[in-house]
Amino acid sequence: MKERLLALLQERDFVSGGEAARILGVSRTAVWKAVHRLQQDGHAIETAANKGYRLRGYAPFDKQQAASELAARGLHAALHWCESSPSTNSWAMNEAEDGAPAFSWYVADRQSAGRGRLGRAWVSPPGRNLYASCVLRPSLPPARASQLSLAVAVAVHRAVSALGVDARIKWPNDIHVNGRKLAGILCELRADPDRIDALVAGIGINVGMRADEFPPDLATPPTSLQMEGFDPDRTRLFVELAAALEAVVGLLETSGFAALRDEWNRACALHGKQVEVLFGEESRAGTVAGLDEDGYLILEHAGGCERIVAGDVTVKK
Ligand code: BT5
Repeated sequence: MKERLLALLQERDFVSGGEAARILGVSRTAVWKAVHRLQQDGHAIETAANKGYRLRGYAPFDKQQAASELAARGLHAALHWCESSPSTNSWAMNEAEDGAPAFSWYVADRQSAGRGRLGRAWVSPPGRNLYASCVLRPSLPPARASQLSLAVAVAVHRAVSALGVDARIKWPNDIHVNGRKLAGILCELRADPDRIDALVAGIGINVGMRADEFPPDLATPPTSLQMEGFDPDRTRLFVELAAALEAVVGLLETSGFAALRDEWNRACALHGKQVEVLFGEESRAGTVAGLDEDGYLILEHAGGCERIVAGDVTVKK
């Protein structure tokens, strides 16, 4: 009943209690209770006098259309979808351990314990955003895993650019629009000493979120495609992302990071900026001079030029 009501709300703008009761063949009280349960699950359902219920900020995701577009584009990608997962990265890693092939995608409508980097949380309410994790099995040594995560950022940049969004990569792999975070990436590695067994690329893109739906305590207010004036269409975004990821991973394997470096540098939000980089217990201030051919951040400071593989960046000016 809860699922059927959700499906109805996803199809329609407003549905009155009476209309929903008639369509679903239940009482109005049963509809009201189901609305309450959906709200408890995190669905933003609003009520308007004389109009009824509406699912707020719903961003469409048509699984069948996505799967058929992947096939039509000749991609290897296979889509696995569920309503709710603790974290699509954990789901994908479990499947990778059980032998899931490269470009298996695990996508959830919501995450109950979405993860950011370094134990941080990723806000993942239902129906609004893309939470997607992809199993990659590149023929690369583990030492080049950080290049892979930079390549994932290039893929996300390509996907949102295909929708017309003017985005920037913030090193190492955040995607920003107008200085606000649109997407984050969490890469997790399973490797033998000499080869990558699987890398799970977890991508969270804010699609239909509105400003007042983000928790107020986030460091800088994030943004979403909808907030930037774009269609909150998760289907198209996902297909563009799957296509871009296969293309960049292929390039990295055949031609090395050098093949992606110019694109990364063009898309980088930090070029020429004065920043402070935190890595482990250390921090360094300097000016960003782009990425070198191995994917290290080049930081210029009084002591000379330094190459940094990963860290957290704060822009000073
Ligand atoms: C990231 O971490 O940016 C990586 C986020 C990866 C999320 C995806 S969703 C699919 C897959 N499954 C998972 O469980 N994770 C991946 P980090 O750089 O640590 O940024 C986390 C910080 O961003 C938080 O501490 C908040 O300040 C902020 N934040 C949390 N949720 C956000 C959201 N939805 N949009 C923008 N910023 C958010």
